[in-house]
Amino acid sequence: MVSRRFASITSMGVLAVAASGALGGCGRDVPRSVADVYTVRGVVEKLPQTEGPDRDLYLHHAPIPSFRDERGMVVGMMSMTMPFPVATGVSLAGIAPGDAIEFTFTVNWKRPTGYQIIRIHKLPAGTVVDFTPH
Ligand SMILES: [Cu+2]
Repeated sequence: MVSRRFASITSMGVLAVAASGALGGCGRDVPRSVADVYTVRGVVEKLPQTEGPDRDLYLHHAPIPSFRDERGMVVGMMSMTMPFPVATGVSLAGIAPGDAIEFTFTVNWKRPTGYQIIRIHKLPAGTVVDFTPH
């Protein structure tokens, strides 16, 4: 998903909405969330830059075993460092590289660049994030 960039999701109201969409080929409707939502722990690698084209927050995130692909299949995502767009209005105040954090991000495969962080908070100092596969 790293290569996909998503337009901003402007309202959290869309998150709870489920929609029914036909996936090509099989001819039957498969219920599908408009946006998948994941809450994950990680460690901050790099803060968003104030200049240049790269304004993402880079996080080393823990494994996400429930991660679903664009067809809704649970495929999981292994632990990795990747860039996350941060939704407008989400404060990164007090968050620095090396901090252990817990964050929530949404994935909307119907948008060209549909993933972004909608909530983030720092974990207590000394918190050890579990990056082992599970
Ligand atoms: Cu990832």
